[in-house]
Amino acid sequence: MKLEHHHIQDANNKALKSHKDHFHFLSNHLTNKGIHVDTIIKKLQDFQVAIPSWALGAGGTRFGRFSFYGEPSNLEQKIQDVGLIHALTQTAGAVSLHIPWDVPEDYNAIKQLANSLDIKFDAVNSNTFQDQKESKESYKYGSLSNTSEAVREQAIQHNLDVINIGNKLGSKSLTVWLADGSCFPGQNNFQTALQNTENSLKTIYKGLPDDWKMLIEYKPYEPNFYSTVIQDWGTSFMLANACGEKAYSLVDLGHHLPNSNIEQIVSILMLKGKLGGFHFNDSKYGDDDLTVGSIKPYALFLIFNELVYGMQNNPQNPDLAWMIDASHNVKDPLEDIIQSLEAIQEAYAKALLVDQNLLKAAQLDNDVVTCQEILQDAYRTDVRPLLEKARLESGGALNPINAYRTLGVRNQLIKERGKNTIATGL
Ligand code: LRH
Ligand code: MN
Ligand code: MN
Repeated sequence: MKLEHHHIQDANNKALKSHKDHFHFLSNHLTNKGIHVDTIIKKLQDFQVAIPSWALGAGGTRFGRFSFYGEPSNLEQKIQDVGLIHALTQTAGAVSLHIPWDVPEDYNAIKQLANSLDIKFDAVNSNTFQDQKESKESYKYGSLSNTSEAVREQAIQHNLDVINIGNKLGSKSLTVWLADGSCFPGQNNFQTALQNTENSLKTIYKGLPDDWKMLIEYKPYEPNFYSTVIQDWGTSFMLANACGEKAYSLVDLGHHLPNSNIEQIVSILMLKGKLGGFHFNDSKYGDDDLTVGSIKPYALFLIFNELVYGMQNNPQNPDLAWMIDASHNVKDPLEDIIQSLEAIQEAYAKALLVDQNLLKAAQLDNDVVTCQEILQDAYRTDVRPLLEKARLESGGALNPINAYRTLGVRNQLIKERGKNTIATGL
């Protein structure tokens, strides 16, 4: 199924009057405050987030997986699904592939399909957290950190293969996330595990094309429950520095211990020019991979406030690879991603409203109350008409979830693909 522009226009017609009223009101209000509404809209339009190929089917837990009808069962169908989301939201202009779950069979055909849907290939993700059928060595006790050289070599070679696959598609970065760690005290020598990881990453780094980045993701626990080798941003930062200037840290919102100050982590990494990528999701307890903004929307806004500050003030930090890393059991996966994209754009728009000059002046005055007022005034502004306007101008839907439903997208996918579909991935 492909959504044509006139389908979306039809869906927009009913909501157009109400959108215009709301936009007019907000735009007047913001303009009176000296805010350039057009600049914000342009920034929202330019902000594109990659959809991971594993989030398009219903996710599972270790206790079970409940399938969702009409899921994509191959890479082509996954890209078609990203195309549907992008047509509606105009925000999902990229896909992030997980290798070996989604190795293209026909590179040209896949590239053409993505191109026809205006979708780019963002970071490619390696996978050394599962054993593959044909592999000689097992990752049961770690991959890049393993005490066995043969295992490390296999994991290094896999990452080099992933770079090669990404290169053929036009990707420009490799994301490395390791499940390596230990489940019990004494199981691992912390220093040996870190040293092995550093050496392995350096070997992979040598195989990185000049215009590529290596993004090193950290996570404090799971699947290992006593220690993880790359447990936190400090370890990731250290490894990125050890590898070289093309290596960066990647922040996944779910990969922090409860109450961590993620906005401060983001801010410091950008100051040091070492924040390379971002995985969006939300959580209540651990790495829950819930819909972005569904649990802690104010925290998301504070993180975006630092991202915006960094994008405006830290030229030493490169453009970031943005990706949604959320997937679960109980929602239509496409609706879930649409909700995540909306939450991301909303937090971004609110952060763009913060008057950085006023905030700086209040900080210099130690006027704590005004500092808080400035942030909360931006956060409390209902920016949805700005998001609607940005989408409308780009040919997207005023209300993507409504359009998805009124256009009967899921039913159409079920008709085309059948009911008993299983997506590869998590
Ligand atoms: C690990 C992770 C990582 C993986 C993805 C499937 O928890 O966040 O980014 O690639 O989930
Ligand atoms: Mn992640
Ligand atoms: Mn995760």
